[in-house]
Amino acid sequence: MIKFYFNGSPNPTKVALFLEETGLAYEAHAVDTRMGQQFEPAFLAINPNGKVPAIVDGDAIVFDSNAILLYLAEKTGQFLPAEGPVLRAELLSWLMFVATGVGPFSGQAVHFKHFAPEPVPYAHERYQFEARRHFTVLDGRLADRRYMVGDAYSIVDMDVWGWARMVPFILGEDAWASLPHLKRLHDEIDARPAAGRAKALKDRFAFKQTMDAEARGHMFKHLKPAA
Ligand SMILES: N[C@@H](CCC(=O)N[C@@H](CS)C(=O)NCC(=O)O)C(=O)O
Repeated sequence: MIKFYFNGSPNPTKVALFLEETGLAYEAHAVDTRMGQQFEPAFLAINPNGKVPAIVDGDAIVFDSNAILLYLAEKTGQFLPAEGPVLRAELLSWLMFVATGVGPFSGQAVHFKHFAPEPVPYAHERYQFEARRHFTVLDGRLADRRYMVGDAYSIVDMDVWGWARMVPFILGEDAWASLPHLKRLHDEIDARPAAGRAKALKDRFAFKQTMDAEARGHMFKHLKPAA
Protein backbone atom coordinates (compact mmCIF):
# COMPACT_ATOMS: atom_id res chain seq x y z
CA MET A 1 0.00 0.00 0.00
CA ILE A 2 1.45 3.37 -1.02
CA LYS A 3 1.76 5.91 1.78
CA PHE A 4 0.96 9.38 0.47
CA TYR A 5 2.15 12.36 2.52
CA PHE A 6 0.21 15.45 1.58
CA ASN A 7 -1.66 18.62 2.35
CA GLY A 8 -4.26 20.45 0.25
CA SER A 9 -1.80 22.61 -1.71
CA PRO A 10 -1.13 22.37 -5.48
CA ASN A 11 1.83 19.97 -5.59
CA PRO A 12 0.26 17.23 -3.48
CA THR A 13 -3.12 17.65 -5.19
CA LYS A 14 -1.74 16.71 -8.62
CA VAL A 15 -0.36 13.48 -7.12
CA ALA A 16 -3.73 12.87 -5.47
CA LEU A 17 -5.26 13.23 -8.95
CA PHE A 18 -2.97 10.51 -10.34
CA LEU A 19 -3.76 8.19 -7.43
CA GLU A 20 -7.48 8.74 -7.87
CA GLU A 21 -7.36 8.37 -11.67
CA THR A 22 -5.56 5.03 -11.46
CA GLY A 23 -7.31 3.63 -8.40
CA LEU A 24 -3.96 2.63 -6.91
CA ALA A 25 -4.36 1.59 -3.28
CA TYR A 26 -2.99 4.32 -1.04
CA GLU A 27 -3.05 5.50 2.53
CA ALA A 28 -3.21 9.28 2.97
CA HIS A 29 -1.02 10.80 5.69
CA ALA A 30 -1.71 14.44 6.48
CA VAL A 31 1.33 16.67 6.98
CA ASP A 32 0.07 19.93 8.45
CA THR A 33 2.68 22.42 7.27
CA ARG A 34 1.04 25.25 9.25
CA MET A 35 1.71 23.17 12.38
CA GLY A 36 5.33 22.46 11.40
CA GLN A 37 4.80 18.73 10.83
CA GLN A 38 7.02 18.88 7.72
CA PHE A 39 9.99 19.30 10.06
CA GLU A 40 9.28 16.32 12.28
CA PRO A 41 12.20 13.84 12.14
CA ALA A 42 10.01 11.00 10.89
CA PHE A 43 8.92 13.10 7.90
CA LEU A 44 12.38 14.54 7.23
CA ALA A 45 13.60 10.94 6.95
CA ILE A 46 11.20 10.63 4.00
CA ASN A 47 11.80 14.06 2.47
CA PRO A 48 14.90 15.85 3.79
CA ASN A 49 13.57 18.99 2.06
CA GLY A 50 10.63 19.10 4.46
CA LYS A 51 7.92 19.60 1.85
CA VAL A 52 4.91 17.70 0.57
CA PRO A 53 4.15 15.63 -1.41
CA ALA A 54 6.14 12.47 -0.79
CA ILE A 55 5.29 8.80 -1.14
CA VAL A 56 6.61 5.60 0.35
CA ASP A 57 6.06 2.58 -1.88
CA GLY A 58 7.61 -0.43 -0.17
CA ASP A 59 11.34 0.30 -0.06
CA ALA A 60 11.02 3.17 -2.55
CA ILE A 61 10.76 6.71 -1.24
CA VAL A 62 9.91 9.45 -3.73
CA PHE A 63 9.57 13.17 -3.03
CA ASP A 64 8.83 16.11 -5.31
CA SER A 65 5.54 16.05 -7.18
CA ASN A 66 7.03 15.70 -10.66
CA ALA A 67 9.29 12.83 -9.61
CA ILE A 68 6.30 11.12 -8.03
CA LEU A 69 4.12 11.55 -11.14
CA LEU A 70 6.86 10.10 -13.35
CA TYR A 71 7.61 7.26 -10.90
CA LEU A 72 3.95 6.26 -10.61
CA ALA A 73 3.31 6.58 -14.35
CA GLU A 74 6.30 4.35 -15.11
CA LYS A 75 5.33 1.90 -12.38
CA THR A 76 1.79 1.52 -13.68
CA GLY A 77 2.38 2.23 -17.37
CA GLN A 78 -0.55 4.66 -17.21
CA PHE A 79 -0.94 8.28 -18.30
CA LEU A 80 2.32 8.31 -20.28
CA PRO A 81 2.41 9.43 -23.92
CA ALA A 82 2.92 6.81 -26.61
CA GLU A 83 6.46 5.37 -26.77
CA GLY A 84 9.17 6.98 -28.84
CA PRO A 85 11.92 9.58 -28.43
CA VAL A 86 9.91 12.54 -29.71
CA LEU A 87 7.07 12.27 -27.20
CA ARG A 88 9.48 11.20 -24.44
CA ALA A 89 11.46 14.40 -25.06
CA GLU A 90 8.28 16.47 -24.91
CA LEU A 91 7.13 14.72 -21.73
CA LEU A 92 10.42 15.43 -19.92
CA SER A 93 10.63 19.00 -21.20
CA TRP A 94 7.14 19.97 -20.07
CA LEU A 95 7.38 18.16 -16.74
CA MET A 96 10.61 20.05 -16.00
CA PHE A 97 9.08 23.31 -17.20
CA VAL A 98 6.30 22.95 -14.66
CA ALA A 99 8.70 21.75 -11.95
CA THR A 100 11.29 24.49 -12.35
CA GLY A 101 9.21 27.34 -13.76
CA VAL A 102 5.46 27.30 -13.23
CA GLY A 103 5.61 25.91 -9.67
CA PRO A 104 8.40 27.99 -8.12
CA PHE A 105 7.43 31.28 -9.78
CA SER A 106 3.78 30.75 -8.85
CA GLY A 107 4.78 29.94 -5.29
CA GLN A 108 6.75 33.16 -4.97
CA ALA A 109 3.98 35.14 -6.67
CA VAL A 110 1.53 33.83 -4.06
CA HIS A 111 3.95 34.65 -1.28
CA PHE A 112 4.43 38.27 -2.28
CA LYS A 113 0.77 38.78 -3.20
CA HIS A 114 -0.83 37.19 -0.14
CA PHE A 115 1.61 36.37 2.65
CA ALA A 116 4.63 38.70 2.80
CA PRO A 117 4.54 40.54 6.14
CA GLU A 118 5.00 43.86 4.36
CA PRO A 119 4.46 44.96 0.72
CA VAL A 120 7.55 44.49 -1.47
CA PRO A 121 6.47 46.05 -4.79
CA TYR A 122 9.54 45.02 -6.81
CA ALA A 123 9.30 41.35 -5.78
CA HIS A 124 5.51 41.36 -6.19
CA GLU A 125 5.71 42.74 -9.72
CA ARG A 126 8.58 40.49 -10.76
CA TYR A 127 6.85 37.29 -9.62
CA GLN A 128 3.46 38.35 -10.98
CA PHE A 129 5.14 38.98 -14.33
CA GLU A 130 7.04 35.68 -14.33
CA ALA A 131 4.09 33.59 -13.13
CA ARG A 132 1.87 35.13 -15.82
CA ARG A 133 4.58 34.58 -18.44
CA HIS A 134 4.86 30.88 -17.53
CA PHE A 135 1.07 30.39 -17.69
CA THR A 136 1.07 32.19 -21.04
CA VAL A 137 3.65 29.68 -22.36
CA LEU A 138 1.27 26.87 -21.33
CA ASP A 139 -1.64 28.67 -22.95
CA GLY A 140 0.31 28.98 -26.19
CA ARG A 141 1.18 25.29 -26.12
CA LEU A 142 -2.50 24.43 -25.79
CA ALA A 143 -3.70 26.78 -28.52
CA ASP A 144 -3.71 24.10 -31.23
CA ARG A 145 -3.77 20.87 -29.24
CA ARG A 146 -6.14 19.29 -26.73
CA TYR A 147 -3.44 17.96 -24.35
CA MET A 148 0.07 19.04 -23.42
CA VAL A 149 1.90 16.05 -24.96
CA GLY A 150 0.63 13.70 -27.66
CA ASP A 151 -3.06 13.23 -28.18
CA ALA A 152 -4.12 11.81 -24.82
CA TYR A 153 -4.49 12.97 -21.21
CA SER A 154 -1.15 12.38 -19.42
CA ILE A 155 0.76 13.18 -16.25
CA VAL A 156 1.81 16.48 -17.83
CA ASP A 157 -1.83 17.58 -17.96
CA MET A 158 -2.25 16.54 -14.31
CA ASP A 159 0.87 18.54 -13.47
CA VAL A 160 -0.49 21.61 -15.29
CA TRP A 161 -3.95 21.23 -13.69
CA GLY A 162 -2.39 21.27 -10.21
CA TRP A 163 -1.17 24.84 -10.75
CA ALA A 164 -3.82 26.05 -13.21
CA ARG A 165 -6.44 25.57 -10.45
CA MET A 166 -4.67 28.36 -8.59
CA VAL A 167 -4.61 30.92 -11.45
CA PRO A 168 -7.23 33.27 -9.90
CA PHE A 169 -5.45 33.16 -6.52
CA ILE A 170 -2.01 33.71 -8.10
CA LEU A 171 -2.81 36.27 -10.80
CA GLY A 172 -6.28 37.57 -9.94
CA GLU A 173 -9.88 36.73 -10.82
CA ASP A 174 -9.62 38.31 -14.29
CA ALA A 175 -6.56 36.30 -15.38
CA TRP A 176 -8.53 33.51 -17.04
CA ALA A 177 -9.72 35.93 -19.72
CA SER A 178 -6.23 36.01 -21.24
CA LEU A 179 -5.55 32.26 -20.83
CA PRO A 180 -8.46 30.65 -22.72
CA HIS A 181 -6.66 27.48 -23.84
CA LEU A 182 -5.27 26.75 -20.40
CA LYS A 183 -8.73 27.42 -18.95
CA ARG A 184 -10.22 24.91 -21.38
CA LEU A 185 -7.79 22.17 -20.24
CA HIS A 186 -8.29 23.13 -16.60
CA ASP A 187 -12.06 22.90 -16.93
CA GLU A 188 -11.90 19.54 -18.70
CA ILE A 189 -9.72 17.98 -16.01
CA ASP A 190 -11.45 19.71 -13.13
CA ALA A 191 -14.76 18.13 -14.18
CA ARG A 192 -13.35 14.60 -13.93
CA PRO A 193 -14.63 12.60 -10.93
CA ALA A 194 -11.03 11.81 -9.94
CA ALA A 195 -10.27 15.55 -9.73
CA GLY A 196 -13.25 16.01 -7.42
CA ARG A 197 -11.94 13.23 -5.16
CA ALA A 198 -8.39 14.62 -5.25
CA LYS A 199 -9.60 18.07 -4.19
CA ALA A 200 -11.82 16.62 -1.44
CA LEU A 201 -9.06 14.50 0.12
CA LYS A 202 -7.91 17.31 2.43
CA ASP A 203 -11.43 17.61 3.89
CA ARG A 204 -11.02 14.23 5.57
CA PHE A 205 -8.35 15.74 7.83
CA ALA A 206 -8.34 18.65 10.30
CA PHE A 207 -5.66 20.87 8.74
CA LYS A 208 -4.99 24.16 10.49
CA GLN A 209 -6.94 26.82 8.60
CA THR A 210 -5.43 30.08 9.78
CA MET A 211 -2.15 31.56 8.63
CA ASP A 212 -1.34 33.06 12.02
CA ALA A 213 2.01 33.88 13.60
CA GLU A 214 2.60 30.25 14.53
CA ALA A 215 1.94 29.07 10.96
CA ARG A 216 4.15 31.82 9.50
CA GLY A 217 6.90 30.81 11.90
CA HIS A 218 6.79 27.26 10.54
CA MET A 219 6.43 28.11 6.87
CA PHE A 220 8.58 31.23 6.59
CA LYS A 221 11.58 30.26 8.63
CA HIS A 222 13.55 33.40 7.73
CA LEU A 223 11.09 35.57 9.70
CA LYS A 224 12.35 36.72 13.05
CA PRO A 225 9.96 35.84 15.90
CA ALA A 226 7.91 38.83 17.15
CA ALA A 227 9.76 40.65 19.97
N1 LIG B 1 9.25 20.98 -5.81
C1 LIG B 1 8.36 20.46 -4.81
C2 LIG B 1 7.76 21.61 -4.03
C3 LIG B 1 6.97 21.12 -2.84
C4 LIG B 1 6.39 22.27 -2.03
O1 LIG B 1 6.78 23.44 -2.18
N2 LIG B 1 5.44 21.92 -1.17
C5 LIG B 1 4.81 22.90 -0.32
C6 LIG B 1 3.32 22.74 -0.45
S1 LIG B 1 2.78 22.96 -2.14
C7 LIG B 1 5.23 22.67 1.12
O2 LIG B 1 5.36 21.54 1.54
N3 LIG B 1 5.45 23.74 1.87
C8 LIG B 1 5.80 23.66 3.27
C9 LIG B 1 6.96 24.53 3.61
O3 LIG B 1 7.49 25.21 2.72
O4 LIG B 1 7.38 24.51 4.78
C10 LIG B 1 7.27 19.62 -5.49
O5 LIG B 1 6.96 19.86 -6.66
O6 LIG B 1 6.74 18.71 -4.84
